[in-house]
Amino acid sequence: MTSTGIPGGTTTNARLLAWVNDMVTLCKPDQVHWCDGSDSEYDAMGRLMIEAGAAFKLNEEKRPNSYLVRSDPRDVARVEGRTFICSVNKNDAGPTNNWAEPGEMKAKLHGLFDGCMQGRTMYVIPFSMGPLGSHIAHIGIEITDSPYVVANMRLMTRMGQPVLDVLGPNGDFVPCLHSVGYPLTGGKEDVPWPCDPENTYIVHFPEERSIWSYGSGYGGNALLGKKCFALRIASVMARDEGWLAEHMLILGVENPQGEKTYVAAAFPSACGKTNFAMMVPPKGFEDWKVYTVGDDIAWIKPGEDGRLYAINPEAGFFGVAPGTSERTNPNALASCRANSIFTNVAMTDDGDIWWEGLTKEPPDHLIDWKGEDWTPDSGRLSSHPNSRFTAPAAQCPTIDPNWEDPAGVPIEAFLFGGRMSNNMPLVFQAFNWSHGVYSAATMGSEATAAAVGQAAMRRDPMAMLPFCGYNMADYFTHWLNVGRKLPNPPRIFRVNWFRKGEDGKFIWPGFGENMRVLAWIIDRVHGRGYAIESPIGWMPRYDDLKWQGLNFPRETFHDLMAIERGPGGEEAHAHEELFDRFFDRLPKEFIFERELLRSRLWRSPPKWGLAREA
Ligand code: O2Y
Ligand code: MN
Repeated sequence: MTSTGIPGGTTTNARLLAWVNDMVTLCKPDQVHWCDGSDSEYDAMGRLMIEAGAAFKLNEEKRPNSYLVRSDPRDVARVEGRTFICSVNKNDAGPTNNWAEPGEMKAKLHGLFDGCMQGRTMYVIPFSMGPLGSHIAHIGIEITDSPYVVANMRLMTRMGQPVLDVLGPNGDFVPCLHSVGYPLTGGKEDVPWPCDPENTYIVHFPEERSIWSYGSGYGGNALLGKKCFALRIASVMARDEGWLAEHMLILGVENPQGEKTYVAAAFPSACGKTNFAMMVPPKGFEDWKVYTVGDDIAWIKPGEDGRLYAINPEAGFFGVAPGTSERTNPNALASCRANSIFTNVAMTDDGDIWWEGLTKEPPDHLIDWKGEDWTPDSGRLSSHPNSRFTAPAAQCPTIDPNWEDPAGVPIEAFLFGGRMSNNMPLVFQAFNWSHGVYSAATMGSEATAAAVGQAAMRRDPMAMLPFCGYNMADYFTHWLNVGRKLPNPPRIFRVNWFRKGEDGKFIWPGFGENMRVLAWIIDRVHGRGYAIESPIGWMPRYDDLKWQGLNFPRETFHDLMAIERGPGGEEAHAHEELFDRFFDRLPKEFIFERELLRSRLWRSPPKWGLAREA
């Protein structure tokens, strides 16, 4: 067996060397390569993927230094059904996570990983989640046999020798073991995208803070710094150490007076987080600026001044491609103009990329995400709905000047948004921290339940349902405790861009127009925005929002903000369904909050509306 890259000897971290040694013995690779994070290493990964038939170098003039990669069609997204939290006690994983007894799962994984890297190279990736050396950042080491993972980790994290330098001889790290699960034994030929969908396991051991991922090479299943470490394992670390690891974007808003305010916002997957994080202020807001700190994950720790400070633990974006356009998100497009990896999108005849929604008119001919000829009348999508671009965050035109500040940025407000077509107003402010935590915990999105032909509600507390590494009831308690310890905690808001009118169309235009809501939120946190009390929280009246540049009728705004007592009460009642699953672990505050909500609704008019207040 040979060893390349940074010689393992540049780290004297005994725990790291011992772990890598053990994993070499288990996985039996032909070679070991310690990743240095260099350009030449990134190029080598590109060449390997091209040789394997998985990747294509894109047109150097149109998309410099970029690749298109096609995965196996069976390996295209995170697999929640195969994702496990193996805590010692089942109750510590809670009712919303898959659980298996850790000893049994370890035995199963040892069986799968035994010899799984034969015929392959084992890559050792030292990576930092967060700016190197930041007191909010943490280090992980991913072992993988996938060049695609190495190349993506280079874009998504800070990776290589500087991480080993920060780690030092005694530093702590999260071990992240990954294999595509396709050993080249007995003369077996390699395939462009090796994987083992029948035996995929994404497993977290919260007590020992380790991750084992087998059988998938895609996205969140394989880039273990992202959902596995930065959310599932980090949420456990955060609970134990008094901070927050959240599925949140972070942005800064500068008003015309030059005052900068940072907010963090949680939306369920595929609800436009990247668009919101890179928002272009609308007509009438030319003097306002929005700066992006992160588009997916926030690590938030209390500072000595009693405020909360956040970093984006990632260094890149792994954004959904379809629907991203000059109209919806020009900053995302600019971010992936070069030095990017595109996975499962279509290729144009001149060697560039295309996906549904990128341009109004599709090209006459494409090679689709499966490598087949495609024309507009093929009757199928050219790109997979979960196709992605991986782009360096530093290339985002709106990237915040402080995005790599090791101290983090101070958070003044938390926003929580679901996707609700009925009865959830555009925005409201929680009465206080505990009411805000309750509102965030009961958020959800409507998913069409094909079986019954009705809109069904999928609760997604804090947008963390697939990402919390422990019992969500304890997670709610942790949120309550964090706020309790702060002298002046950030204000909490619920937003909903997706309310529909009787005609079935969205009432609110969304995208850049969301700036109007953000501007009100910022005014509120600085104590200068007006609001009136509604049964569910503090709400802006029509005249409390800035309307310059948009002709939005007052009556339509009232429709957008109305709360009907009947459905509101049913919604409050339905919270019980979520709560019942947690039995006695549910914080008692939530029972009181629900009863307060029900009694406020009970005493409100059948259709509570702002028109009455005008
Ligand atoms: O399907 C995947 O593996 C990616 S999922 C993802 C990627 C970037 C940001 N967020 C998500 C998510 O599911 O929330
Ligand atoms: Mn996400």
